[in-house]
Amino acid sequence: MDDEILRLLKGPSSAFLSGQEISHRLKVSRTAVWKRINHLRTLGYEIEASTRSGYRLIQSPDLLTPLEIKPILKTKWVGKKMHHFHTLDSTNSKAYQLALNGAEEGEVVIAECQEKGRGRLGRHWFSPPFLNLYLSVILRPKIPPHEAPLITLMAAVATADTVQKFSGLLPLIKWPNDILLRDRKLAGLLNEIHSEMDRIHFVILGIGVNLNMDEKMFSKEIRAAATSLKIEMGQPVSRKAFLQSLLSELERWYSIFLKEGNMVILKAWRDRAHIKGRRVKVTSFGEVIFGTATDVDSDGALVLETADGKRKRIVAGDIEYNRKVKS
Ligand code: BT5
Repeated sequence: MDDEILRLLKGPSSAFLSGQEISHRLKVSRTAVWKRINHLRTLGYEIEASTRSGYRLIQSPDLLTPLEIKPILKTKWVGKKMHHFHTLDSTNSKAYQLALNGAEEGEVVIAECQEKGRGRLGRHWFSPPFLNLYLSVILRPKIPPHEAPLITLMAAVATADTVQKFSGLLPLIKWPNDILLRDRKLAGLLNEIHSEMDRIHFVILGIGVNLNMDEKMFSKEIRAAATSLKIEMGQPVSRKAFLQSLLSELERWYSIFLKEGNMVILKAWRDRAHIKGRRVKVTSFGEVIFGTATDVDSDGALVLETADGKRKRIVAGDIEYNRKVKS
């Protein structure tokens, strides 16, 4: 009923709606309406009440709750079921638990704040409250486990396209999963897979995007290497609108992946990464390797040519770009 009351209060005119009108339209008692209005207030909705005129919505909270997001969603199935939390240790951990308990494809976990936001290889993702986006999407693709890295590439493409459509700025994907603006990290992806030998049970697509952080909010260690859309665009951005757009892009690219296959995703990824020919320093399992990137293959591995002309595949690790690009 909260959804329906909000839909009425957010209706075309911002005028008062009488309690009687609401109770008539929703076929419930006026006391029930009054109780729900009070409940909405506890969720952060500012609602004016007048004995003569009824109720009027003054302001909605800047929260990513299903009540706020569902009315603006343009997807068919991603995010139709949303689990929203003020604080979680990690949205990926929560989504993993939900998926183990049978949550369906497209269910989304969102937190306003993460206490133990996770990066890759046990690293930390800085996740302060109410500023950014921390979400995890549950997918159940019918593909063999060795194709799972393509889901990571697909999600990077969808995130990069959202940033571009939303801001007009041109992001760059950095292997394996960073989204950069001006060479600074705007977003990171952490995908986790639960599978057996020949079958994926589910993939948890974890995405963190810095939206409204100011430079001074980043810790000293990452300040020079991180950015937010607010910093890049010079103005605060709507978290709700960005989330709506991101879920649409994820649904679009995932269906392209399922219908058209690996090569389309690889091409889209390569077009947004411009990695071919770049001199890179790779750190992988404690080893440091220098070389020239030649490609990313369909397993999501980085393909390098080392100084002695050898070809090397890197399945996991981090890269730094050297300034010079091989002609
Ligand atoms: C990542 O790891 O980039 C994956 C980040 C995924 C975060 C999302 S949020 C929703 C979901 N739930 C989770 O628990 N995680 C996912 P990696 O490539 O390992 O990068 C981590 C490194 O990025 C850290 O060691 C820092 O140097 C840097 N870093 C940490 N927080 C950052 C931030 N907010 N913005 C930019 N850089 C950050």
